[in-house]
Amino acid sequence: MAVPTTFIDSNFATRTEYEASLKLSGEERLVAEEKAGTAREASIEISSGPSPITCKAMIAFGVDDLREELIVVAPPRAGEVRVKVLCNALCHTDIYTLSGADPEGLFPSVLGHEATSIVESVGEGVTSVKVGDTVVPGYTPQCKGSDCIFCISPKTNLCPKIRGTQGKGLMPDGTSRLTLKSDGSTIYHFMGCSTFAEYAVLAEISCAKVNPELEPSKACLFGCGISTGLGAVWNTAKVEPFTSVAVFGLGAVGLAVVQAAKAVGAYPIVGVDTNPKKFELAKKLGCDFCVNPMDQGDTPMQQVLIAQSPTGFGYDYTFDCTGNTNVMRSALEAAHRGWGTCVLIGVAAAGKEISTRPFQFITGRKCMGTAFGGWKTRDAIPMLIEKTLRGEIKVDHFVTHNFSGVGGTADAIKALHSGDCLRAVVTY
Ligand code: NAD
Ligand code: DAO
Ligand code: ZN
Repeated sequence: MAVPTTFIDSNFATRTEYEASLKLSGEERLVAEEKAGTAREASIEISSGPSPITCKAMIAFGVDDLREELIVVAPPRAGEVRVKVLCNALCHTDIYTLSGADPEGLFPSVLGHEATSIVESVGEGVTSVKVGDTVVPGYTPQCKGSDCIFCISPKTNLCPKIRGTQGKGLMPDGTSRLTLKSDGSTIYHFMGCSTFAEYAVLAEISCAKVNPELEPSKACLFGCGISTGLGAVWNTAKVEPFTSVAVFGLGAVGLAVVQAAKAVGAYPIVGVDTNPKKFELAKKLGCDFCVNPMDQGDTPMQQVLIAQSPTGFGYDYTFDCTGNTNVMRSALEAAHRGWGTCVLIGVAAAGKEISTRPFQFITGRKCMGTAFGGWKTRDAIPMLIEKTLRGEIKVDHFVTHNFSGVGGTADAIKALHSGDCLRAVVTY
């Protein structure tokens, strides 16, 4: 059987067979792979490894300049994995980088980091995933090395193995796998993911292999916002039953915080948001009541919350899920006198600083931050997806908008700005 020059896959002999398989459930896909076996044997003699793939991508050429173009995605090198991206959910960090506010943001680049994908080919030495596996890319890698003091420590998920190159928009060997089809110019990677494209190249240590049974449009949520909110409560703060919780910002991250706090039996849980349209769902998911800072006149939110708290001394745990540094101050100062913990989740705009009086710490408040909810990517994402499949984590309500085709990313961005959107998922 003839094999197309741009597509050689070890499970399927033709692109058509492979693409048809992407629409199947995990079990159906295995049967299809089995059927394709004969053709595979026939193709092996003439394949010489993966070829470059030309595909559609949204390129961020500069500030707020996002355009659909064809790119060439080079084959994966040693320790790398090339994936076909099935869908991508928009996250504010992509928009923040596109807006130019991210001092580390690089142009031209392929943004996107909340995705579900299928392994298309693997580079030399890759053992933890194989062609056909479903993978959620992680922006925080987990090298699992016995010499990695971060990976062996239960205290953190911040593996620094590829931090240097990832921050420069490059793969671990210091080069890019992405070029613009029209002129061959180099395009930067983003957060080690770059999933605003039909294909992406990831470091093996950034690949969380997950159960393919969860719909791709739900699985992708675990690549960033939802995992972060859950982990902020369960890993970072370690909220206990019957403790009081205040959540500032009821977007996808804040609502995941509310769900996680409810699940551990926190009480009461107060939600704070300037957009009252967020309150109905927040109450359904676990908020006992909600407060709009716009309705409080000149009284600072921390004062309002402290006055309404069960003890009159503030909340045991507070979470900032807005990225606004004034809100971060309110969250810290609304934490309980003597023992309250404030967790900062929101990413502040470039150059912003937080301020408070040191007295707040002297009188027993603590302030922490969390990246990806403290989860170790390759261990945790598969586990969270299993919990979702068992019905222990509900995520359906997060997908408020759906679009199709890579070009649908532009509509997803508009939706994200509408105020009604939790997550807009673009299926490629
Ligand atoms: P979002 O924009 O959907 O939600 C933010 C919410 O905050 C909105 O409902 C908005 O109305 C509300 N808000 C804005 N200003 C407010 C104010 N002054 N007081 C009260 N509420 C206010 O965003 P999201 O996707 O939920 O993400 C939340 C934040 O978390 C972002 O800053 C994002 O970059 C960050 N984030 C951090 C991590 C991490 O690992 N630390 C991971 C993912 C997202
Ligand atoms: O390892 O030093 C490092 C950098 C870790 C980056 C963590 C980023 C956390 C915030 C991400 C925002 C949402 C995608
Ligand atoms: Zn590591």
